[in-house]
Amino acid sequence: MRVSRTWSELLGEAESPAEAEEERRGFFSRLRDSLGKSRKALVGQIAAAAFDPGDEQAWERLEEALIAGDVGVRATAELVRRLEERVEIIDLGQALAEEIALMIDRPVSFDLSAQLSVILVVGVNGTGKTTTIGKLARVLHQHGRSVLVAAADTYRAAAEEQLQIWAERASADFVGGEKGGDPAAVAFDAIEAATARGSDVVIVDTAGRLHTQINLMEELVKVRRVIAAKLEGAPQETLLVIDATTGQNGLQQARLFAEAVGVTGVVLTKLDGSAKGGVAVAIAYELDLPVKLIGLGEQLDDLRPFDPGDFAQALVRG
Ligand SMILES: Nc1nc2c(ncn2[C@@H]2O[C@H](COP(=O)(O)OP(=O)(O)OP(=O)(O)O)[C@@H](O)[C@H]2O)c(=O)[nH]1
Ligand SMILES: [Mg+2]
Repeated sequence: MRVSRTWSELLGEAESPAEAEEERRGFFSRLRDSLGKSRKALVGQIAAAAFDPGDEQAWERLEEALIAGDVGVRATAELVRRLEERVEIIDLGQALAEEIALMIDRPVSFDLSAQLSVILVVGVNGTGKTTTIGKLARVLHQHGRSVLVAAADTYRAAAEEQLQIWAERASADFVGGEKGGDPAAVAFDAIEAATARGSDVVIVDTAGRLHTQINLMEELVKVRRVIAAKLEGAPQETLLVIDATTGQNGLQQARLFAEAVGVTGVVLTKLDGSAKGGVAVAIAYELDLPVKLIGLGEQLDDLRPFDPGDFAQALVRG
């Protein structure tokens, strides 16, 4: 099984073997350390006893463990179905990790090939949007892209300041707006400024909102519409940031944001806490949405490409 996806791979670039090895080393153990609750739930279950496929209760215990780990009812049913189809299961943990990896693997790339690409970042309050933008801007800068970040979160004055600080750390340009102003206008201005400067990527930060707040979701639809009208093919990426510690609610967030603004990928943050990463399986399987990035902390280099094989191993085998 492959180990870890690298940034170069995600961005469709050639990578040096040394760079790849450097990125891989240490990542897996860190991810394992991060997947707190889910890991214990699944591993505890699997380690409890040798798995006997003829034992009805063993299957029930496995189902319960998967659901407790936020894998979701439908994805759990599908996993169990796939495992039941296997002729024999010598190592349940290994079999489960393989099936999870297959189930959540999606072709993942960041399409930033346009002359100017726009990444729209959306999500519920406090999930880590602004932090993720800072980290992502930094990675893109390191990979030779000139980045401009746009503070289309006009609700809080502090939001703009926060993004501006991240922009400085990431060597990105910054465009803000007036407090209480129209977020779509900020996105518009940012694309105009980026075009004038010859930037490669615009990343648009938006205010946090609940997926159930209809007016605020409408506002987001407008931001997206204005971006699309201003620049053909944009936004190339619409990333939904989900806090992994929210568990199953993440699935509902993903469903409603995807319906409203056409999410192209999920960023699963806070996997360094006692996060329940199993929701990634539910999102990928039920909504056919790729998880593209994971957040493993609050620092600038704590963002990583999501790798299904690694993730499944860490989730199941601990
Ligand atoms: N441990 C940990 N903390 C994170 C991670 N990502 C973000 N945070 C923290 O989560 C908190 C909220 O992050 P923000 O980036 O401000 O979240 P936001 O989605 O922009 O919030 P709003 O704009 O208010 O909706 C901050 O304290 C971040 O440092 C992560 O991967 N791990
Ligand atoms: Mg924010």
